[in-house]
Amino acid sequence: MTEIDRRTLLRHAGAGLIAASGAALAPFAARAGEAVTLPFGNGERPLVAYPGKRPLLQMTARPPQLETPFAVFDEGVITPNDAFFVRYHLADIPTVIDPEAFRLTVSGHIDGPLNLTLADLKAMPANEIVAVNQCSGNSRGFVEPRVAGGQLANGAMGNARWTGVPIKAVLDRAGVKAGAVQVVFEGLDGPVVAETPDFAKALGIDHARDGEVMLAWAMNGQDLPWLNGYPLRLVVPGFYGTYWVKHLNAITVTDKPYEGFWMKSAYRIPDNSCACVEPGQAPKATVPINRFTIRSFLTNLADGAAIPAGRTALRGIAFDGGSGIRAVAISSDDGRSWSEASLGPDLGRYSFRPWTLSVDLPAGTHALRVRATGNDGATQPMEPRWNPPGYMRNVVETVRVRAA
Ligand SMILES: Nc1nc2c(c(=O)[nH]1)N[C@H]1C(S)=C(S)[C@@H](COP(=O)(O)O)O[C@H]1N2
Ligand SMILES: [Mo]
Repeated sequence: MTEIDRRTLLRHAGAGLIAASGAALAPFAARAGEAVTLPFGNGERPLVAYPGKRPLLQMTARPPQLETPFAVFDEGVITPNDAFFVRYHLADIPTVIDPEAFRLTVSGHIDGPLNLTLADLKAMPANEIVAVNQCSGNSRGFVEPRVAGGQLANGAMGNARWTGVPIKAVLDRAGVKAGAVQVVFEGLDGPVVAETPDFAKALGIDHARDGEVMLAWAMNGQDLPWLNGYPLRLVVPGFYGTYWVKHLNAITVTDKPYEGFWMKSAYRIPDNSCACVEPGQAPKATVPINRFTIRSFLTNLADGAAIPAGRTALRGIAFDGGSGIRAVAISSDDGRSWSEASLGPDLGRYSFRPWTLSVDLPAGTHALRVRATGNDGATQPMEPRWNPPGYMRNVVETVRVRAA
């Protein structure tokens, strides 16, 4: 029997500041019990160490919603399991899971229902993919005019190596019948009150069967951390985290579009090419959120940093929805001129791509802007786009530093 310390979770739900026993102190000096102030209104966040996690920025306690301190993204291109962000919608998260008794059920528009153990899944040919998981509302706290929803800075994203089996293999084993249109995914968590709709997400049948969408049991070579979906989660490379269903235990193939709350009403974006509207306006039509927009970040200098004047090494990361990063460029003159950075090792088109560039920064203040271009030609806007839920932010980021 595997168990997360329920008392620890409940303690966090209350006072919120007590560290899990034995939690390691992180190298960047984020310590449980301390607090961080994010650079927007109501940005005070306690640093809390949940089981299996180093101290992370706690946005809510019930359910746990934890953001990765941004400095972690400068430690390496893979986000460590104990620093990976946590997002839940419903407060009744599982606290005891018996991996022997765990079953994944596959039902619906198939030849016959399947019940698979973890051992059954692990006996199938495994696949590995490095992919970014990013919450639709990552960076929402920076949106102006401000919007309702979790006020996140840039830490609701992470990049990991996922191991599992393609959904295609599981569906082939189940025998999908002609006329199937979608696949619905549900996990072990549930609402506390019956009126709250259970969390379920759907993908088109062809997308689910693309050979990449997978059921993962391992993250960076280890069992999934509890709060990231132990023992099994969906990985949908290039798609926003909302589809990455955790503690996944039920797959249903449907012959008509699934109309549950989390597809039909929530997680929708304006149905136009920018997924945006004039600030304050409501979109005329919406579609379910889907692929990431392209983003890039400077990771080794924080906004407001004081640095020595002269040659300065810059580094950071970039990613997109799966075309892969073609180029990253830096401007220190408000976008009039751009210098191309060198791209680092390519771990695959869904991964963070590291970049580096040395620039000369004479004494004075500098606004450093970073902009990525994808293999599909997409790039980042200089001005932020706006939509009512504050999704898909991908404005060119600006970091202001003072050289002396
Ligand atoms: N079972 C379950 N899976 C879920 C959710 C949830 O509330 N319940 N939230 C989704 C959302 S919106 C995001 S952003 C990702 C976050 O994944 P993480 O918590 O592993 O970082 O999980 C997704 N999977
Ligand atoms: Mo999310």
